[in-house]
Amino acid sequence: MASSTWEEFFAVHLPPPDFEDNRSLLKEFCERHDQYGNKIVLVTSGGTTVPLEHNTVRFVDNFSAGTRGASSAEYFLEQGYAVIFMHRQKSLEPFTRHFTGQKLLDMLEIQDRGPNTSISVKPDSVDVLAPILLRYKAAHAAGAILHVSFTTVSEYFWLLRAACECLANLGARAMLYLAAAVSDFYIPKDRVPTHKMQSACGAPIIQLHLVPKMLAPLVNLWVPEAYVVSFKLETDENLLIPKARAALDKYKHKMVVANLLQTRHHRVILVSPDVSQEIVLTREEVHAGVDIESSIVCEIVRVHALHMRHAGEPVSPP
Ligand code: PAZ
Repeated sequence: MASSTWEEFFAVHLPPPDFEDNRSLLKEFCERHDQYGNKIVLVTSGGTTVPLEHNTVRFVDNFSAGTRGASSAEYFLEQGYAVIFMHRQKSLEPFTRHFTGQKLLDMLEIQDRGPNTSISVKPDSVDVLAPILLRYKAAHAAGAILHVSFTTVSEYFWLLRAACECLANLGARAMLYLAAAVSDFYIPKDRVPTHKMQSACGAPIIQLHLVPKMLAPLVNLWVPEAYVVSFKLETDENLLIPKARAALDKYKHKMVVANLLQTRHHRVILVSPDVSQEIVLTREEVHAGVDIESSIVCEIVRVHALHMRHAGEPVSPP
């Protein structure tokens, strides 16, 4: 399978049309929080697509609902971080993730009185809605969260690099929490047909190429002082820890959060160069709707504080 370097990837794949707007938003957000000495975490979330046609009808997708990223973003806000939430369009987002499907409509009641119709929250839903709404309003009023979105793997990389360029000034106060499920394979731009593939032409033969490993320039060049956490998803338990350790050895970043597809919402292993720490929710916790991200974020915030102290940064309380 062919592969290219990260430099070649950016040379061949042009930035998305909304790139400059997003870059300005990222720059403004990072400069504003940097001024106050705030910590910023970049949370990536959701899966990337690989289009099979330029006018895209079909694409290869990467599994991920965005639960991990959306939920973690809320806990980072709670811990006093400013959050860049970089997510796949239409995947789950912080706060609204609690009201997917018909949940929100089911919490409302309507008094149908013609022109004087009114809508209110059902009394027994106020306790559910109010705390989430309060946290949502507080985060937005404080300008503590910025949403930027991607769809394709190439859009993801353009945004990721732009965010890193803006975060570099924060040094050790920046954290990258790379929970998105990013495709390992793609089709180079010049091999993608312009129009919808036609079945009349026979079964297509599609050769996927290896995506360059962006963690290497990210750790070494783009944000060398930041606290970088990557995620490793496997389906075979035997591969999970060896592959997480291999990633740490290769890229020399700070932590890999290892998880299995089947158990990812109640078991993860935080793998760092010296230790591995398992976090497992009990059956009761799962039943009560406890988010495992609460514990993941809590532990990562603790080790990020040590990293900042080591780098000589003052550590502000949450
Ligand atoms: O988004 P989600 O909650 O459904 O899943 C989260 C996850 C499994 C995508 C994430 O925890 C993860 O492992 N991301 C990295 C995937 C990878 O190895 O590319």
